[in-house]
Amino acid sequence: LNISERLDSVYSAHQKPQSLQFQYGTAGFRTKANTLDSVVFVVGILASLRSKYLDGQTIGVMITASHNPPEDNGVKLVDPQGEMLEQSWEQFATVLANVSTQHELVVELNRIISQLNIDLKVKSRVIVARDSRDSGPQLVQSTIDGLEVLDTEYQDFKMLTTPQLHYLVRAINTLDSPVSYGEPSESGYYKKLATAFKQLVSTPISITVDAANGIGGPKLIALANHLEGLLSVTVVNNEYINPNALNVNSGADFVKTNQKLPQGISPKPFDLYASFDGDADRVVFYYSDDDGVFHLLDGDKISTLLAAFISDIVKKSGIEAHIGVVQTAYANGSSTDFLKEKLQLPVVCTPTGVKHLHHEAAKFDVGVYFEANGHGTVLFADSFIETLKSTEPSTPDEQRALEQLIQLSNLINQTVGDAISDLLAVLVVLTIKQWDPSSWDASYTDLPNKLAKVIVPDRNIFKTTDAERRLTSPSGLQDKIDASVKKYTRGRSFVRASGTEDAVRVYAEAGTRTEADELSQEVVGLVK
Ligand code: NG1
Ligand code: ZN
Repeated sequence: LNISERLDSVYSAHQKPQSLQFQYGTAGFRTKANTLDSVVFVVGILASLRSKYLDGQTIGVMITASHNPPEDNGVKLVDPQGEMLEQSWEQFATVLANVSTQHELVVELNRIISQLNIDLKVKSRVIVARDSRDSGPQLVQSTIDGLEVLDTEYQDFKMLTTPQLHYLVRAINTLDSPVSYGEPSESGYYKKLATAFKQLVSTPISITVDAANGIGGPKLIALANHLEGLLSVTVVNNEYINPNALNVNSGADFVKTNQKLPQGISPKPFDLYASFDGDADRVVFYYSDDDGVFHLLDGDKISTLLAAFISDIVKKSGIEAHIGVVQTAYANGSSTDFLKEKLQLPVVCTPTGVKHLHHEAAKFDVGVYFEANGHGTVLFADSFIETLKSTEPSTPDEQRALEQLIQLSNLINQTVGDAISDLLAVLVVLTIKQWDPSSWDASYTDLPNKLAKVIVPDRNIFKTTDAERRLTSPSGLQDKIDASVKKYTRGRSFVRASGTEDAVRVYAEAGTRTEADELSQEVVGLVK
């Protein structure tokens, strides 16, 4: 296989524009869709190498820019068990994305191949999917051009939610194995979730979901079709066939950031609503009270709900388990206090980006992780599931608790945060507890907070430590932030460079709304 010759016919069509620089960040590559062609092409080649390196296991490529505007797009790689690409490979992606001649590309590819001792004769396998953006099909085609350079066997699943692609990667790689993850098809995904849901609840449930005009809408409806009579969903903002509407005035990110209702929802007091983001890996919930006041139930609320419920049934099951919760600095301070003090659970804080949370959560028997923005899941360790299955219950209550834990582990996507799966999990818990949204909300009260975005000349000078809670550079800035924070009751604020946008984020929380806004303004002023 002569890579250089292989590239001769295709490279010129996928050459990098000279002026652009790319970086594999928190969520892979993400930028304006019309600048991404060369990037997805080399990602196709890199995915092939990754598959060969891992003895021909299937690798996933997802084309999506999640909650970002319609004109953006992005690409990320999914590893064999459905996790995010191993961190040590991100640098290869960045290097390849920035070469600007065919010769350089060959040199860099050969460097990777010899450094990792990759056998090019191993058959490589990759699956590809995309969200509903209109730039998607062309970018998939360019990815495929990259896959063909190394004769990779591929399957294009067209439009899927991001978590569905993660599911498929794991299902394909565990096919016929004792730890089979499920049927490796889209319908296998629905069957797995629907089967678990039916084992957990029997009373009919209905909910209205804002799908951000993204791919989550039709996929949620497909899921609900497997649960007729049990789950009835009304989807608003379901114009996924109109890519210009994607994430506009709708979706989980809009609701969380603006702390208000999306377009298209006129809430009935104390009814529960949910918003997905554009690729349906995030979900947030909310309700309105009888005064019409909006109440957000974000990732922290989901995390505490699930953690409390699971630790409760673990106790009922009569077995021991090490349960922990993983958060980022964006978690509301009240949620952290609630987890530590009321639930007495260990809480770990990691840098932003689910890959960090995921790895920490995997260290527990049951690891609950959510970003405040609603991206997260619950990981059940294989050894813990084994214990659940092999334990002989001594009472009907114990038996029920064991059964519930097993079904929850099937219901909750083990590969990555999944809006559809998390929605079902929350509905199960609320139904079993017979809670309305205000009972859920009552567990703790969020500290008023504000997330601001500041455009700066160079965001790379903002360097952090302590899971991004403190700045080490620019020098002196952290001291000024500390001095501001001190002035406010229960004040907390931190600054970090975004990994997905060319901006710096400023988070602030404090005892009252006015204080939170003031603190935010002060720190924004310091950063500018
Ligand atoms: P950045 O842009 O690095 O803050 C954002 C989210 C992350 C994560 C990624 C990937 C916030 C504050 N940040 O990252 O949590 O979800 O996008 O989508 O919500
Ligand atoms: Zn997303």
